[in-house]
Order: sequence, then structure tokens, then C-alpha cells
Amino acid sequence: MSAKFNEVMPVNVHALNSKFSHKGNIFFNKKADLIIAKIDNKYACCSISLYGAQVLSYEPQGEENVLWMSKKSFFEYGKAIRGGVPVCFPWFGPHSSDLSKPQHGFARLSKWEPDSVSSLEDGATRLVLKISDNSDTLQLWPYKFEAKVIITVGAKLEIALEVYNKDTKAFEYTDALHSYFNISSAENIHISGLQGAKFHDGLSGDSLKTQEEKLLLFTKEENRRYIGHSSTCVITDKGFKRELIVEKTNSHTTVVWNPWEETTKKISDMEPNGYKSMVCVEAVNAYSDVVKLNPGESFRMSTILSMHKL
Ligand code: TA6
Repeated sequence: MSAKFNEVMPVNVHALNSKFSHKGNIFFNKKADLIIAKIDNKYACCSISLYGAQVLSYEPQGEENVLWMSKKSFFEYGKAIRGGVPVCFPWFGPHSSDLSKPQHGFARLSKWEPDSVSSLEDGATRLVLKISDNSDTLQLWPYKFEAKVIITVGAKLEIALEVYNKDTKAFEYTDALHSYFNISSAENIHISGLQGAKFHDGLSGDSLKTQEEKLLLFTKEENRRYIGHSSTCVITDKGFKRELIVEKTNSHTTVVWNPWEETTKKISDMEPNGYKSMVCVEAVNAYSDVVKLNPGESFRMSTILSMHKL
């Protein structure tokens, strides 16, 4: 996959620090070739890769990381980062008609540019990253657009994806904030907030089912795409003695994914046991929940993640 998306960003971390560090508790550094923004404030420590606009970690002060990162993840331009919160846009999953186009769109393979940094009244820190169309994106998706990822690090971690139609024609897209959560063990957790929801089972031919159980437990691979679902999910983790609360706005699809043992073997950037310490609960607009924007319109969806000790 080409790594040329959005070459406009200045790659000099010194320039980024002199422009932005005095505006919040933020510092830019390098991890291999990637530029990482580190936010450290009274609430939490959070690292964000400008490549992909991807939150990599969120550690409320004195607590275990809320987010999971694969020990075998690539941190290389041209390859997706396995963990944290990948941004999927302008399509979720495989491209609908051309499988040679990158899975989950080009946003997670793009270099995002810092737009602003601010300190909020309550002491939270906000970083806004943006991309817009260029010759590479236009080849994959023929529309003029601007997208912003707005990351607010406070008592909660809020990640919003805002997309603007800058074209003269309407466009449609799908998206996701594909959050990977750090858990003590898949067998120690359950997820509430899904009872009664209808889902396509990605593993059994996409037939529509209804979740009868109050709690979703993990004993095997799961890839559930809940449609018409916009409410809060809670991951209860008996091992880490905490709840992870997953709220969202303007997303009516929730995806829950754990690849379990066999599928993990086929994922080159995951350790064989990696599936035991992660679960994805994703805020999505896809399936019956596609976003359509006319010229000049914009749409914002978000996920809001927080932790509660038990
Ligand atoms: O959200 C679940 C999913 O779409 C799964 O089907 C699985 O493929 C996963 O995302 C990870 O995708 P990736 O392209 O990052 O390997």
C-alpha cells in the first residue's frame, strides 16, 4: 500500500513543539519514523500517532491502560497500527466493489496534520488533527473532503470524527472508531448494553439475529455487527476489577470483535495469545447506517471512553 497520503505535514517535531506545546500539556516525539503526540495532564496520559490520527494509549492517572496495543504491531508508514483506536474512513471493512483498495479505508494509512491544541477550562487537553483530499485519496475515493479527528483527553477520552463535503456533488461514506480495549482476559469479561439488539453475525453468513442474553460472554471468536444500536456498552472486567464504559454519539451501529485462537494465527501483527487480552467495541456508521453528505454539509460521530473501578 502506498504511504504517500497527505505528504503536506511538516515532519519536524521541533517545529510542532514550538507551535503547539505551550497551548496544552502536549509534547511531540518520534517513534521510529512516526510522530507521536503525548498528552500528560491531571487526568491521564495519552499517546496519539499523527499517522492514522490514531490514539495508541489512554492511561487514567495511576491506572492500567484502557486501550490495547499489539506487541507485534507495525509502526511503519504504509501499514496499519494494530491497537488503540484506528479511524476507519471512508469505508468500514473491505471496499464494496474493489478489494484491491485498503481494508477500512485510507484514513488509518494517512498522515494527519495537527490543526489546533487547546486546554479546556476543566484541565482537559484537546488535539485536533485533519486531512483533506489529495491526488492519492482522489484515486481511491473521487471526492473533495476535509476530515478532522478531535481528541479530548480528560476524565473521559472523547474521539470524534468530523467529515465535511467540500465537493460539488453529494457523497456517501461509512466509518468507525475501531477501539481495542485492554482486558485482563477474554474469559474474565462480559459486555452489557446489547440485549435485544439485532446483529449480523460476521461468522455465520451475515443472517440477522437478536441477542437474547443480557450479557455477552467470550468463549469463541465473535464478530457481531449490531444494527440500530446507539446505546452505551459496559465491559466488566473481573480481573482488572474495573468497568470500561463505551458511550457514543451519532453512530447507530456497534461492532464487537474478538478473533479468538484460530483467526489470530492468520493475523501477522498479533501474538498467538494476543486475543486473550483484547476486545473491540466499535462505534460505527455502516450497513443500514451509511452517512450521506450534500455539498457543504458535515457530520460528526464520536466515541467516549471511560473507566470505573469496581
Ligand atoms: O471490526 C471488525 C473487523 O472488521 C473484523 O472483521 C476484522 O477484520 C477487524 O475489523 C480488523 O481488521 P484489520 O483490517 O485491522 O485486520
